[in-house]
Parts: sequence; C-alpha cells; structure tokens
Amino acid sequence: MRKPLVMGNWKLNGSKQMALDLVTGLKKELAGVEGCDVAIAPPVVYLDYVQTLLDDSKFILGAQNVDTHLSGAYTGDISAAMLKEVGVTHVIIGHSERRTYHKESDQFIAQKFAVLKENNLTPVLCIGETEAENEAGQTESVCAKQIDAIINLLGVKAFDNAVIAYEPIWAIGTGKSATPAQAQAVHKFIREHIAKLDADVAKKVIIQYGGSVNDKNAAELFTQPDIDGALVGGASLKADAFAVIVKAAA
Ligand code: G2H
Repeated sequence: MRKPLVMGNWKLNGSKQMALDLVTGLKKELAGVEGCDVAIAPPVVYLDYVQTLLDDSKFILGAQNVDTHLSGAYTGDISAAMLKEVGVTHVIIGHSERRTYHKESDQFIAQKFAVLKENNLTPVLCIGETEAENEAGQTESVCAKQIDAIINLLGVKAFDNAVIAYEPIWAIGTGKSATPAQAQAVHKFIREHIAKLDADVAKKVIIQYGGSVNDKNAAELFTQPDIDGALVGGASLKADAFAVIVKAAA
C-alpha cells in the first residue's frame, strides 16, 4: 500500500514570522495524525530556520528547486548537498512555473533528477499539460514525454523512491481544479506508462495531484485509487486549510 504524501509548496511567499506561525499551527492541527506523510517546501532562505521549528513533528522538509551542479561558479544556484545539509529530503523539480519562466527543458529537469538521486534526495517531479494541449487531446503524450525524459537518461528504476506530481497547468493557481475523474484518468495513464517497463516501480510510485487543491475539493480527489496525495500551493499557506487537506488524505 502506498502512503499518501501531501506537500505544501509555499512558492515565493512568506517571511520568518509567517513560517513560525504556519509551522506552529500545523504542528498543533496535525498532532497525532498518521496515515499521510506531510512535507513543506518554504523558500530556500527559510529552510534552515524552518528545520529548527520542526522538532519531533515528523514533517518532511522540502525544497522548491535545485541546481544540476554540486559546486562551482554558478552564481545564485543551490546544490543538492547544501539542501541535504539543512535537512531537506524532498525536492520539487520541473514545476511548470520553472519550465515556463526559466525555460527549463525536459532534459535539464532530467539532470536535476539525476543529481537528486545521486545525493539520496527524493525528487518530486512535476509534469502536466497546458490548456491548449489538453484541448488538443495531447495530455497523455505530453505526460509520457516528460516522464520518458527521466527514463531515457536514468532508466525506469529511477522512479523507485521518487514522487510524481501531475499538475495540469490550466489548473494551477486558477481555482479551476481537474475533476477527480479527469485527474484519476491521467494518474492511471502515468502509472500504466511506467508499468509497461516495471510493474513493481509503478505500483510503488507516489503520484500526487496538484492544481488548485483546497480544503473543499481534496477529499473527493483522494477517493481516486491512483491519487496518492497532493502538491498544494495557495492552500498550503493557511494552517487550517492545509490541515484539512492532510486529514482528508490520511
Ligand atoms: C500547483 C500548486 C502547487 P496551487 O502549482 O504546486 O499550486 O495549489 O496554488 O494551484
């Protein structure tokens, strides 16, 4: 049985005070909740501070990005080793905001996946189609292409101990979530795509849904057999809403 993972992606939001309030609130709201792994991914400058707030909460510390290099003349970048040193275990890569605003290609994202695996960090690989691709019936081919970039570089076993987040771009931050049936169909396709190469890896890989998940729509999404939790943006900035989502997955 797969244990769901709900991960809060704070994106470019927050402050030290917000981090303190949010982590304190989550620890209170989620004390004793089992059955769902919980991760939070604050902006990189707050990682070290948030780590000191986690105590015995069992929350997983996540990062929102990583560079492909481990050290050197790469101004502004952050390495896997640095993330690891401050307690990060899970790293979001391939988010559509980075694919779009930073022109990150499938191949570049595959290199990030590789550096994370080499450093025993868990990649949270975001994939998903644009609205135009969705309307053109290309959802499956886009998701397959984004997954295949990893498989072509590293082999299917790379998805052992990795997380995939299916995030249809038209649903991100728009308030327009995919319906549970729509999301389930794509999640099933992704799992079957991996199963064609390795049934065991496919059975174990966590596939989160992301895109306007909130405290109202989470429970129904989590009834679907191939939806293993969520990557949550906006609703992860409020302890009460995020806690409702975690409890719905637990
Ligand atoms: C999708 C999601 C978190 P939101 O980007 O990755 O954000 O929940 O705000 O749509």
